[in-house]
Amino acid sequence: MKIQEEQIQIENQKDLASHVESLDFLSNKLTKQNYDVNAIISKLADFQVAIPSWALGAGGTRFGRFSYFGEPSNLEQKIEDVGIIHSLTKTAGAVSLHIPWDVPEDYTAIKEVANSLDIKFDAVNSNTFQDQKNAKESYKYGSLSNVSQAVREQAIQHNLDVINIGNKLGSKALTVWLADGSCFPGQNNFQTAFQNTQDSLIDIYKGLPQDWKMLIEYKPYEPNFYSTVIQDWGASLMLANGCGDKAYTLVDLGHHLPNSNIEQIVSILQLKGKLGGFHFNDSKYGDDDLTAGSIKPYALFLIFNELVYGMKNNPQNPDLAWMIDASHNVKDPLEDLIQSLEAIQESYAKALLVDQDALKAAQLDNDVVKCQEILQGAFRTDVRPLLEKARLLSGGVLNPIKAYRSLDVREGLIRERGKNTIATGL
Ligand SMILES: [Mn+2]
Repeated sequence: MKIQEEQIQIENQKDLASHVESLDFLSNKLTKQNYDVNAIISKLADFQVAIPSWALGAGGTRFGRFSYFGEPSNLEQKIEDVGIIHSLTKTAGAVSLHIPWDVPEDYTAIKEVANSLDIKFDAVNSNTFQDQKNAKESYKYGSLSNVSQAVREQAIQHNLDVINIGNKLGSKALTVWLADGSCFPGQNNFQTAFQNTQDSLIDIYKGLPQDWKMLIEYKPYEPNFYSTVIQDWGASLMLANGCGDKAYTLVDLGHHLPNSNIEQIVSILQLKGKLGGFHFNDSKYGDDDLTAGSIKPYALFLIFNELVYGMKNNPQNPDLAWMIDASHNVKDPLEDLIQSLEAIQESYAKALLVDQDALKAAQLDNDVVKCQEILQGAFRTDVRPLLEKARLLSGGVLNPIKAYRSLDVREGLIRERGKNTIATGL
């Protein structure tokens, strides 16, 4: 299923008048405050977020999974789904593959599908958190950190295989997330587990092509409940530094203990030139994998405020790999991803409205009230007309969720694929 340009034009006609009216109002207001509205719109249009290949089917928990009709049953269909999201939003121009769930059978064919939909291949993700069929060694007690050299070697080889697959598709980064850790005190020697992980990562790093990055993701707990080898940004940063210049820390919003100051983490990593990737989601309790911005939109805005500051002031930090890493237990996955994209763009736009010079002046004056006024003034602005304009200029729709429903996308997918398909993934 592919959304045609004419369909997009018809959808946009419905909302054009009200869009023009609200954009005029906001543009006038912002222009009077000396903002360059067109520059903000063009930054929004350029901002692309990767969709992970495992997010296109119904999510689930260990208690169960409620299937969603018309799910993609192979990689080609998953990329087609990303294409649907991208054609509506024009902000999802990349897919992030999970190996081995999504190993291409025909590389040329997959690249052609992606190309025709204007989709690039972002970071590739390895999986050493579950045992694969016919695997010689088991990851039950860890992978890169395992006390067994044979297990570590298998996990290292898997990551090298993932790099090789990504290389054939044009990816430029490997994301490593380890489930390694322990469930009970005394089960692991912390130092041995950490050192084994460092040594294994160095072996993988040696296989990284010159123009690639290695992104090291951290997470405080789960699936292990007593200790996790890469539990926080400090551990990730130490490992990245131990590997070399092409290794970076990856921040996943859900991988923090409640109330962690993520914006501060993001800020310091950029200062050190070591923030490489970013996974969006939201949560109330832990790694809930909820829609970005659905629970704590102000926190997302504060994080974006630091990201915008870093993108402007930290040339030592590379361009970031942006990805949504969320689940959708009770929603149509495509609608959920569209809502996340909207929340991400909204936070980005609000952060672009923060007057950095005025904020700096207020900070130098220790004018705490003014500092808060500047941040909250930006946050309270309804920036949605700017997002609409960015989509309109890029050939997307003014209102993606409304268009998705009006075009009966899910019904079309069910007609094509039936009701019983199941997407590979968690
Ligand atoms: Mn993640």
